[in-house]
Amino acid sequence: MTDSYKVSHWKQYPPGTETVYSNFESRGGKWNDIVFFGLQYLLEKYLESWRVTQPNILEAADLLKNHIGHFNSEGWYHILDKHNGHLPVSIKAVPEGTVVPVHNVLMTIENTDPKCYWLTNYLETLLVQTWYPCTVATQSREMKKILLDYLNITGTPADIDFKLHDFGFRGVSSVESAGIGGAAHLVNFKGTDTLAGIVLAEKYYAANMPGFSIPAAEHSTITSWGRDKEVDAFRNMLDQYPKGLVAVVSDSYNIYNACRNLWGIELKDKVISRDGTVVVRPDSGDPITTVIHVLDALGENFGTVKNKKGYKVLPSQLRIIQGDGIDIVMMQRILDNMYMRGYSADNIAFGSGGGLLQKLDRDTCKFAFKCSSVTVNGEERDVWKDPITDSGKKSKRGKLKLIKTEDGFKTVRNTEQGDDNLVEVFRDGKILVRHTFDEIRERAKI
Ligand code: AOY
Repeated sequence: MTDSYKVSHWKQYPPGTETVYSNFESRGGKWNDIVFFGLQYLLEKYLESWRVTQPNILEAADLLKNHIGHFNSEGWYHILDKHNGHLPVSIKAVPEGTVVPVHNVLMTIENTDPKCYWLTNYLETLLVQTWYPCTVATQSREMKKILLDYLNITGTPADIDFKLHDFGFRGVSSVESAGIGGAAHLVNFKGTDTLAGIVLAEKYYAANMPGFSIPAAEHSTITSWGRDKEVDAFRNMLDQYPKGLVAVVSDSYNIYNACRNLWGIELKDKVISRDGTVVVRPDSGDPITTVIHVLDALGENFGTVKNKKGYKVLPSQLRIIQGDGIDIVMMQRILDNMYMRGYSADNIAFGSGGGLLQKLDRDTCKFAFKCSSVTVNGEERDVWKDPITDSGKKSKRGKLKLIKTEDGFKTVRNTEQGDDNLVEVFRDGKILVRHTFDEIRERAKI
């Protein structure tokens, strides 16, 4: 679980190196605040559950002999013999769910055995993978802020939890990513179709059913009825789910005909007398104009009323969900266009797949892990990089702590005044602190 070149690094530190101390930060990307999330999963799945054994060492030696021709066999046997195979490192991190401004330290790691100075940065590869859950949780929280802004002006902010539904399972690179990203979205919302995220949040964060969904059609269940029987497919949805929420994708042939004539005339009375809400889902076309045209088309026959805030809203039995082409930018544009045309944000929920879980990378928030202190022959020294070719890549110096001031979090040297918000979560092979999903949600609350 490391990069090839790292197996060569044990020979590259200065002679007498006893401690390598490194830190993890966002060097400032798309947003100003980071939601820290996902370390506990990585620690439990990949570090705590695992011990070095002699067969591991032999397997690694064999693999690396042919791959790179270098391996620190003696170093790993030392971990096996002196530490019973447990990794002699200390990891400190801000509690998960904490919202921390960019450029602050989020996590630190150092070796606890001077013979294992090389182990600190060996673990960079694995630990930096927290960039993904941190970025998903951070972006999903920014989307929540935007939704809340429009709900505050035009509708019902109390409905926020179900306004951004995770459609992303199929659009991510792996089942594991769906689990991690899906759980990260659930830090901020409760609507999801990514079951892997629920399973992960329950298993690694003691969540108790953190996400919910509703019956919903897909194109196959509508188009199987035949082109001229779309209305029967819709009616069947109402008959099969006579109460509560039900979502029906309605663009198989002509979304506007479906809204005006099928929903708006043929099934109108059934929808209005129904004990629940039918959610019409467009799934094609330019999302900005399609949403307005669908609202207009539904409004023609169902009518709209002005809510207390003065914005048009469809009858409570009828809503829409836009799940095609949604990323943070498109969601804001749609909400803004609705607002300008007098439509309440109460009319709509969003689905997001690739835009929520996959259209981001480590540079979205510029996450980096860098050494900031070493001890060599008993002497502690600052370590940093400061490339003339990119001042944004300048790294922090020294041993750090994250303190809280009147202006919020601040990263300072660990010799300065103030309580450290970094908590030791892992030491010598053991997880020391576990956060629950409820605590994480509470910390990340807006
Ligand atoms: N789900 C709300 C519940 C979910 C979905 C999942 C890809 C839902 C659709 C819906 O209403 O329409 C993965 C595309 C859609």
